[in-house]
Amino acid sequence: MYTLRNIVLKFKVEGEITEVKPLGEGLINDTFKVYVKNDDSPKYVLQRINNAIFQDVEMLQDNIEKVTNHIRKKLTEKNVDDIERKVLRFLRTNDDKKYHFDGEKYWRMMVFIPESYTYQSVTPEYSYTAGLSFGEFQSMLSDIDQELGETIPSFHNIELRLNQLREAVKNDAVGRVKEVQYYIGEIEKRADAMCLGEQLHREGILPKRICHCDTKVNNMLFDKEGNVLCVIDLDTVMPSFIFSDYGDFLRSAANTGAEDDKNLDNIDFNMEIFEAFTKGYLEGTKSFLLPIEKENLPYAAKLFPYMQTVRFLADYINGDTYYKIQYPEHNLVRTKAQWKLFESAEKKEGDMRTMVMNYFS
Ligand code: GN1
Ligand code: MG
Repeated sequence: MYTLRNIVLKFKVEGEITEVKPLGEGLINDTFKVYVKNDDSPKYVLQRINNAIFQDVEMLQDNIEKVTNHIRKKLTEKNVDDIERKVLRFLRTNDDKKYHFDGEKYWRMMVFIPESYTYQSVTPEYSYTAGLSFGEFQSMLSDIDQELGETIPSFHNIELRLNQLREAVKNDAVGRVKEVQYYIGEIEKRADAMCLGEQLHREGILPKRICHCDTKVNNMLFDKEGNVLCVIDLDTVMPSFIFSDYGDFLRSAANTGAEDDKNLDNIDFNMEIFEAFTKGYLEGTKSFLLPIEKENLPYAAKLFPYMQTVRFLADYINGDTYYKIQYPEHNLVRTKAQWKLFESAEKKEGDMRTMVMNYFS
């Protein structure tokens, strides 16, 4: 039997470990904060990697190391101060490995960034700084010369996600299809239009770039002034359309309700957040963003609630094999909430287009 403390001691830590406590609300990995003697703030973060989902842990940690090294180099070149708060630093194990395998589970450790805050929702002001930071994050990674692997192959490929849903429906493993027919029908009605990104890519006009691919609000650390310090949860950093980072932030930030809100009246797509984030994002990406990418930002704002509905629904139909759930119909509640958000974004698409065009230089 391992104890969390023993796992921590496999890494090159400094100080006497006093406590290891759960941290955060991720749906995939298990995360803990690690305290050392004479320090009120945690010193490290320990994570158990969900290797059912991230099957190639070597590639995973390799990607993360390449990305954090590249960003650290860029920040150093730009003479940015306080770099240790602006990019994650991972610890090596005592035998100099990037992760520890205990015979069953995979673990990694990083340094905790003090006086940093995470939020489940943000104001327009914070959204503007988030847009700028994500734009800059993509911008910094736009010239990385090392290849990154796809830690989850075709992660944000909506064609694949739709096929996974269709497969789930065909198998109907736990008999849940009959109660979700409405959602399946609504999803299918829009399926062709929602695959636009993949089509543009096949036509050779939409590139893939290195993206974070999980930019929901609670995956970023803010300082007390509301500036983004850095993005965390780097597992899914990989080549994708820029839509991934733009769309997934809005999916969580512009939602006036919770991702799993049972009261659908709480859910709406907030245009003030949209406007502020878009403004920041376009500023942060002006050095590289192509017209085809800009023009389709409103599509991205719809795509992510759509894709997340597809993913939650497929998991519900499969009998909850992917996302952590707190109660049996949790994935159904999430499906309904994401769909409401999608419908709201769909109604506002025209307004979004007008706004994006106004920010064209
Ligand atoms: C997962 O790890 P976490 O909770 O930040 C998921 C995202 C989903 C999100 C929905 C690897 O993110 O893609 O958008 O849940 N990550 C993975 O909340 O599937
Ligand atoms: Mg997370």
